[in-house]
Amino acid sequence: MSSPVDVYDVDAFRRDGWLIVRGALETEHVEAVDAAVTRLEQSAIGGGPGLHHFEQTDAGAALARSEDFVYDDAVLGDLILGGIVVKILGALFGEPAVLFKEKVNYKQPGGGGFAPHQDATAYRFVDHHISCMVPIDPSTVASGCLYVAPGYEAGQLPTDNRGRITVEATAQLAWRPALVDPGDLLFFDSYTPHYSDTNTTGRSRRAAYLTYNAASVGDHRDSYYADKRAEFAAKGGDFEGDRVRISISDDFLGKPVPGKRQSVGSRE
Ligand SMILES: O=C(O)CCC(=O)C(=O)O
Repeated sequence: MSSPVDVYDVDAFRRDGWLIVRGALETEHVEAVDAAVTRLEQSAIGGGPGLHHFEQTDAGAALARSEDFVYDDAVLGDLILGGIVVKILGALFGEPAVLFKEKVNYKQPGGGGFAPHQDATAYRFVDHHISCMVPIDPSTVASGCLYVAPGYEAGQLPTDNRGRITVEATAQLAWRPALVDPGDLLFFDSYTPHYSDTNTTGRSRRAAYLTYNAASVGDHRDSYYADKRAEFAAKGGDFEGDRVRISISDDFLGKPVPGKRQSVGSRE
């Protein structure tokens, strides 16, 4: 008998620019990953290693994102560097995949959404990536799920001066919510348009985003994080003081924490 992970539809990914594989992770694995993300969050709040970003919510400062943690936790390391995620990515790329970057968006209650964008805008060093979203909590309309749209094959869409897809181009796209639960995996191309809304529920909507490139174009993870750290060191933790900076791109819609830089922790 075939399992869900044996029947993922590479053609659907090529057609749409995204693919949801339902029930790809066993229940015990889902629980182990959930516990590992809870450990990561506690470590981040305690100033542990990695690159961590905060936002202001009605409840005060809240952790918005952690990055650069793959070598700090065996459960997350196994999920990211081996197993079903890397296997499916090999099929989607048509060759082995190499990790480019890894992050967790915590989207705490009241946590900000993301304006319409394509990740390719922010991912330097390589032209093409595929990301795997690993939902840690149910991703619903109320909790701030991703909305995706076809059109990745057109490449870079018009952007405004913040790197967001223009209002005109956004209005032309056929958006649909990507509703996923723990155990599912959502793969999407770095040119797939996407956005998300604020989490209006009373619990976090955590999701890991694991981003890879084809092995034939090299391993750029160290360069990516050195570049991101250098840019944050040079420009600080916000955009012009009023927009919180958690990414190279200015697509995050959360609010800055008064008087606090958004990055803590280091691996220098
Ligand atoms: O986690 C979300 O709601 C959206 C994430 C996203 O678009 C991003 O991190 O670029």
